[in-house]
Amino acid sequence: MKWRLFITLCVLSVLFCALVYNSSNLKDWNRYQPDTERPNSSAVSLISQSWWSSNGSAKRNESMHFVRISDADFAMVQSNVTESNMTTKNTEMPKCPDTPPELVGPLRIVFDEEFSLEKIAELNPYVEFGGHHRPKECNALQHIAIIIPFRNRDHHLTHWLYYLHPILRRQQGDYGIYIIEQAGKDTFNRAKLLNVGFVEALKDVPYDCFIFSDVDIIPLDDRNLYRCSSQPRHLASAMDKFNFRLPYEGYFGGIVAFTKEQYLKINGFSNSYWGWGTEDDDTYKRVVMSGMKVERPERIIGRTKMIKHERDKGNEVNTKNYDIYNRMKFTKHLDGYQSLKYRLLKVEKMHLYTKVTVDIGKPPS
Ligand SMILES: [Mn+2]
Repeated sequence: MKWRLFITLCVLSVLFCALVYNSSNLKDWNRYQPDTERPNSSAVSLISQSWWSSNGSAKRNESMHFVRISDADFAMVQSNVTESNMTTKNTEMPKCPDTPPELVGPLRIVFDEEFSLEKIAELNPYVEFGGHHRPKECNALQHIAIIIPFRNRDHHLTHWLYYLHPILRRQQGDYGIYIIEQAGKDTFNRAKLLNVGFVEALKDVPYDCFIFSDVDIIPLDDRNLYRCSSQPRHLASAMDKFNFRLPYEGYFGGIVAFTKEQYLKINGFSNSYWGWGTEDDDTYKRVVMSGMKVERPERIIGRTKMIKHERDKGNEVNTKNYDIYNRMKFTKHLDGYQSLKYRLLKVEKMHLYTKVTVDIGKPPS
C-alpha cells in the first residue's frame, strides 16, 4: 500500500515538473516573441537570413527563435553586420529616438531647377560612396535599403537624389540607395527589378528593411518616415496625381516598405508583369493573402508629388497582365523571389547611389 502511494507521488511530481518546465518555456516564448517580430532588429534579421539559407533544417530554425539576444550581443552582431560597407558601429552611442528630432514637416518640392550630380554630392557631404549614410549621433533603429527600378530616367533620378538624401538624413536613416537598371530595350518589368534589388542589396549589406520606390515620387512631408513597421507599409498613400487620395482601397503603388521577413513571407513580388500596370495590385493581394495588413501614414503626412512624364517607350500598358493577376492566387507560390532568375551585368558604386545593371530577359512571346 505504501509503495503504491510512493509510486503515485513520484508520477505526480514528474508530471508537475513537466508542467512547470513547459509553462516556463511558454513564458520565454511570450517574452521573446516581440523581439522576433520587431522589424528594426538586425540580429533577428540575421536569424531569418540563416533560416532562409539553411532550408530544410526547420528544427534549427525553431530553436533559434528561442535564443535570447543580449544587448551586448545585439550590438556586436550589428557591428559585424555593417562592417563590410559602413563604418563600425559605436556601441557607446545611444539608440536613435523613434521620432527624429530634426524633421521639418511639410516640404516645398519643385522640379523646375536642375542640379548636377556633383552639386548634389557637394550639398550632401555626409553621404558615403555608393549612396550610404548612417547617423553620427546615434545608432539607427533599422538598416534600410532603398530600391529603385530604373531605365532612362536620369533626369528624374537627379531630382530624387537632390530631395531624398537630405530627407533621409533628417530621418536618421542608416541606408543605402540601389538603382536597379534593366539593360536592353525589351519591355520593362518593374516588379522583377524590385526582386533583383532585394537580392543585390542584401549581398552588399545585411539590411532588415527594404523600401521599394519609383524614381519619380518625392514625399511632401519628411514625417513620412522611410522605415519598416510590423506590417508592410504603403508610403505613397496620398499622391498628387490622385488628388491626394487613394484611387482605390487596394492601391499599393509608388513607394512600399517591407521588412525582410515580410518580403519573404509573400515570396517577394511577381516576375511575370511585363509592361505597365497591375503588378502593384498583385503585391497588395500577396500581402492580404499572407494574413498581413497594409499600414499607411495619415493622409496629411503621406502626401507625395510625382514628376509628370510621358509613358516610357517599352513600358506600354499590357492587357495580358490582367489575366496573370486573375490567376495569381494559384501561381504566387511558383512566381516570386524563389523563382527569380537574372543575369547580373554590372555593379557600380557611384557617389550618391549604387547602380546595378541587370539582364532580366524578356516577356514570353
Ligand atoms: Mn511615373
